[in-house]
Amino acid sequence: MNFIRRYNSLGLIAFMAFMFLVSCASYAAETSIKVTDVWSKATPNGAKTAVVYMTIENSGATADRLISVDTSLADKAQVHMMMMDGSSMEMRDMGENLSIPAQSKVELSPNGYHVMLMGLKQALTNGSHFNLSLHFAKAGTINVVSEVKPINYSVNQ
Ligand SMILES: [Cu+2]
Repeated sequence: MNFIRRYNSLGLIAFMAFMFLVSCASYAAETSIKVTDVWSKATPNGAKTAVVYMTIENSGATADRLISVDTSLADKAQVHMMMMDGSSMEMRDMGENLSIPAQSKVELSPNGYHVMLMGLKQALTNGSHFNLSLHFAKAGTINVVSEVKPINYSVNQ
């Protein structure tokens, strides 16, 4: 029965296309990195630097690593860590080495890790938003939106 056979092969193609879509969808869902609470402080006019904070959560079974960050708002973005050097706070460039261990959460927050924007092209104004691309060793690129909070914002408020 030619008709039946043709129907079956169309069905098979549809089934394979469906499975392909399903596997793509589950591949995308496999990204175990979730980025939340992305925020910055507003900057004074003429400021050349700004900081971005966020929470990065890895629900996967293997560690990942934040290797770079970019935004059209600044010439350069680096992952920094605040450290005490004697009695003064210093910032160290983490390079491509901010590890996000399996089943854990890394907070980028004041006095710890942060993303430093350098060569800021425009002031960050309170209430505005801007895009940031985070590049992970395993999860690939994750695009996030940073919310700009008041210049005097404190997390303990
Ligand atoms: Cu910094």
